[in-house]
Amino acid sequence: MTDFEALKKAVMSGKRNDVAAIVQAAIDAKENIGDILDKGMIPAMREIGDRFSKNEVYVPELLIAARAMQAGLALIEPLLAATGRKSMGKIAIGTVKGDLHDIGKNLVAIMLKGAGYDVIDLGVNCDVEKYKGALEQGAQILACSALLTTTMPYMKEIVNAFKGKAKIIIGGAPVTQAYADEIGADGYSDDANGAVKLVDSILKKSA
Ligand code: B1M
Repeated sequence: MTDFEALKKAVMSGKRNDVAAIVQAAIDAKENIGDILDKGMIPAMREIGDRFSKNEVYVPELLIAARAMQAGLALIEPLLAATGRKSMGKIAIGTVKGDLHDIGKNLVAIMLKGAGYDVIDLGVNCDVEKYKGALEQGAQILACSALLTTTMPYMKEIVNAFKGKAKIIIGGAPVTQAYADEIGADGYSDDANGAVKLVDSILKKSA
């Protein structure tokens, strides 16, 4: 039985070896992958974010927590990755220009891969040119993540550049359905599972 509270604490205190050990033990014990994320790792990042807002922790603590989170995600990703399955479609995902937050984007990418999609991960700080390259590689959907209110507006530039050439979907903590409607994006999701469902429904409609 996995101690999710211990996992949460290990992520929050940036103990990446402990995170890796707990996640590996959970995997070995055939724990549900969604539970590892939803009961341990994601709440940890939420809580440290709240503490950051209250000036109880600072950027270095956020950074080491993020690294610890990535250590756990690296173990989960291969399990979710589709092996030998027929691709369901090609999706490009990136964090938009000016924004370096990639944990949520990575989670969405992992879930999409797990659902059988080919994912082109464009990384962080993605401008229109990077998305253009993905389009040339056959991406049917361009997914954009933003965590800062200051970088969110760049999503509109991506919509303007690619409307009619690919479907554009958006997400990230400050993003809302209303914002997606306002900038003319083709879809919005507030979490990684929702992003998979959104992609499923968009590609089903255009099939
Ligand atoms: Co920063 N940061 N950060 N940060 N950081 C936030 C976002 C902030 C809300 C913290 C706060 O003040 N409470 C705040 C933004 C305020 C605002 O814009 N209004 C903030 C700030 C201010 C900053 C800096 C400016 C701080 C500074 O330097 N003074 C700086 C900016 C750097 C830059 O990007 N240019 C900065 C830096 C950093 C770190 C580098 C230290 C680190 C990032 C490390 C990394 O990502 N590799 C960091 C972190 C860790 C956070 C918080 C604490 C956690 C973000 C996170 O990983 N959440 C965050 C506070 C918070 O969100 N509570 C904060 C966990 C992740 C699983 O959730 O990313 O929301 P999220 O993803 C979810 C959904 O949103 C959705 O699915 C995911 C899974 O369910 N989703 C999508 C995400 N993308 C999607 C795309 C889709 C669909 C769904 O496509 C269709």
